[in-house]
Amino acid sequence: MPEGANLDAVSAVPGLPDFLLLSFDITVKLDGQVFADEDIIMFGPGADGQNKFGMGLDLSQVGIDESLDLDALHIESVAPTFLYMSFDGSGRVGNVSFDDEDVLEFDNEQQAWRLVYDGSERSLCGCRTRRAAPTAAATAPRSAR
Ligand SMILES: [Ca+2]
Ligand SMILES: [Ca+2]
Ligand SMILES: [Ca+2]
Repeated sequence: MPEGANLDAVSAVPGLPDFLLLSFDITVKLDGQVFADEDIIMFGPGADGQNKFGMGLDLSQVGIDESLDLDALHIESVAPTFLYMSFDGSGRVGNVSFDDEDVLEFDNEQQAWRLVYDGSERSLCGCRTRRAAPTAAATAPRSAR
């Protein structure tokens, strides 16, 4: 890990157990590549089988202001790619305004951003369901005794 850098977001990748998505709190240089604090870095085996860092998603290329720092991340699915993210400050992407306590969903296929959790609302979860959202855990029958 680069000196002085802290990991501020990490997510396992569904279906790809050898890979992790990461973000750091400062700009870092890894494997000769520079990653900004808002970038999503992919860590996992390359073609030669060696683990390496690569660009997962350059968020400044999909509308996120470079002044922001990605500070929470979860990848819901790979194909199609749905990501949940939070940032360290307020901003606007497309027609979505957000604050640091909010969670945004990014649909990589549609290149679409959506506010899925407004942290300033009182409700525990302001999540809106998307399609048939995976609710297996919520609906699974409790273990019979
Ligand atoms: Ca930044
Ligand atoms: Ca970050
Ligand atoms: Ca945040």
